[in-house]
Amino acid sequence: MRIMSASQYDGKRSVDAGTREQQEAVKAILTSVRQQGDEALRYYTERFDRVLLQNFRVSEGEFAEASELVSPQVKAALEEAAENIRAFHERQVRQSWFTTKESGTLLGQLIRPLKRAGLYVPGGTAAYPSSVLMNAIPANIAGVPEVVITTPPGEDGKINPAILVAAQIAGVSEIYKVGGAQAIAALTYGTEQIKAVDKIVGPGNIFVALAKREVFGLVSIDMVAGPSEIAVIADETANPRYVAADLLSQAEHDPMSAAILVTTSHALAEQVSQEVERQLADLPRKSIAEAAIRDYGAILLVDDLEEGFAVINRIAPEHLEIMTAEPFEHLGKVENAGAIFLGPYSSEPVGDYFAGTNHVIPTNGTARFSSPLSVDDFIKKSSVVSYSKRDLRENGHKIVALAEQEGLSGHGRAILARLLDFETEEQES
Ligand code: HSO
Ligand code: ZN
Repeated sequence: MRIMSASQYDGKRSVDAGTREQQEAVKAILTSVRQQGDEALRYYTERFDRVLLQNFRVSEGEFAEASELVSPQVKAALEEAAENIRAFHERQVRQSWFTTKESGTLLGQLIRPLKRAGLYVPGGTAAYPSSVLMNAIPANIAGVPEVVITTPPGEDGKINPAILVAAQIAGVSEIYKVGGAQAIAALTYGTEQIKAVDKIVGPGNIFVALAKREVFGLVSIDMVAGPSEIAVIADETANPRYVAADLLSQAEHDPMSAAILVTTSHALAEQVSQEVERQLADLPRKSIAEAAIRDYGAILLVDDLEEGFAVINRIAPEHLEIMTAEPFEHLGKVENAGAIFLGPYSSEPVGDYFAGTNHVIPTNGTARFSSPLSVDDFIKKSSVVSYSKRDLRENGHKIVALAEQEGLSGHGRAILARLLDFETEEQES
């Protein structure tokens, strides 16, 4: 792994905007699903997934069959992970609130869940049951009554059994065998078999990402997540084997995954660099991880941890591990990071699978302004106003003045209609 001074690192990464052809293809798919519904879904599913389906919805029988195919250990681990994710996300639930003033006015904020959320689950080797839990559980806890999944079928018309098991554990029973941009179209516009949703969440390939960007505004979307990333900040006390293994854990996601070590210790830098090579040798996803480390990996040397955290804050990593003698002492220095892991036992995969925190986290520097997926993503707020007569009598003329300034006399008149009545009442009494 290349070792350099932090000042030499520019760390620019581009977001894949797709080629012209890909963008055009996505637009064509969206239009035909909007116009032809299930007929278009059938056409694209046959073309891209090589299977002709009459019914897209996964049947009860298929759920039962899937359950037989997943090992009891994996099922139990998924159940326990789900419990942890529930417990963590329950703490995020917001309450509606109301405040009253002496004048009799009441103001408040009403929290309501979205009615229907659609979760996209990628197919093939990127079909992660853990992601089903991470997306569906916050929606459940927010109180979303209808959570549905779309996912591409295999050529045999079936879905990865572990996905179905995870869905069951997360309480999702409405699953459709549709993938790609056509799935995003179905969730946005609705078809005969698939009802439109209010929000689409979940990762996907470039076609899914482009489609989500295209329909944004008609429906809400979560974020357009890029490849996973990890940054580790460490001093001489860190274990190089742990650091190297954690860097590789995210590098194996994607050839464009970034894995960065920021350290004050030259000795650690050398050791981690060697460890990465050693551990890469027999990693099953070696070719992916190797490309990621080569193109987006770096070990950055800094003079002290102050400088180290300044570098981290500039990178704004999706995942940050703090492996120093006293990790908690530095938590206050972190301004930009999606998820923060403290100490030698908080290896990043602990968060990917089990601790309970969400693994859908802003990538590519977007932790500067956004947050991990949470219950907040599945609620909306309504403002509530109950204005008192006393307040309107006292403040009405200020509102009229503001309306007149904007040239909106109709607004002013709505207020004046009341103020005039107040005057008449006063004269009568
Ligand atoms: N590290 C990925 C999530 C994931 N890892 C799923 C394993 N499975 C993005 O945070
Ligand atoms: Zn991961």
